[in-house]
Amino acid sequence: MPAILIVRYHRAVPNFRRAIVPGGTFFFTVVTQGRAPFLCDEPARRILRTALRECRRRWPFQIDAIVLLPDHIHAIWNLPPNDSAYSKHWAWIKKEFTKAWLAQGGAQQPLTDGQRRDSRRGVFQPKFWEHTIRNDRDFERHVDYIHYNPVKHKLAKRPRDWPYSSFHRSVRLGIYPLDWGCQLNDIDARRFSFSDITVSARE
Ligand code: NI
Repeated sequence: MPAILIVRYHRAVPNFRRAIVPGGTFFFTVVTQGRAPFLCDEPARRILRTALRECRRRWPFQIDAIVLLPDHIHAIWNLPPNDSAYSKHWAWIKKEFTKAWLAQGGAQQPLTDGQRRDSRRGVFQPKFWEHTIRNDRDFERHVDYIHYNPVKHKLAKRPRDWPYSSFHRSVRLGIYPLDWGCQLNDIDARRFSFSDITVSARE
């Protein structure tokens, strides 16, 4: 059993408590083909839920935070020490999602010539964006970024108003107050601009 260290941050809000475990923690962005805005609809949410569950049954990992937007997903995964194959896992999730989505009559988006040659399907973009979490502060910033994302994209006025994220789970766990990110002062505005968040593309 790996030793688990619980870290409690000495900061008013949010109150992060994180189990530091061996293995990598990664932030991902996965985008739909042509930025088609279908991910928050049923049955897309059901299909994605099933694909994620089945993926984690095969290759167990932890989802530390996740947000579903109409045309993309941000997520933080914590993989066990013997597993760094997140590219394969995302490819598997996209493949399973695409199969189920097309089977129930879900739409495809136009493909580029290159994509057609590779027998791609027009549901998700083949590449995704990844950032390796470096430390606790970096983790905290990316979790905040995920939970504030619906406001950033102007889909919700407050993080609490967006149902498709792990924000409400985090509130239940006491990590955030329910009104987190609702009323920003000048100092907050800088913090919530997230100019420090950078990611790189992976295929
Ligand atoms: Ni986003």
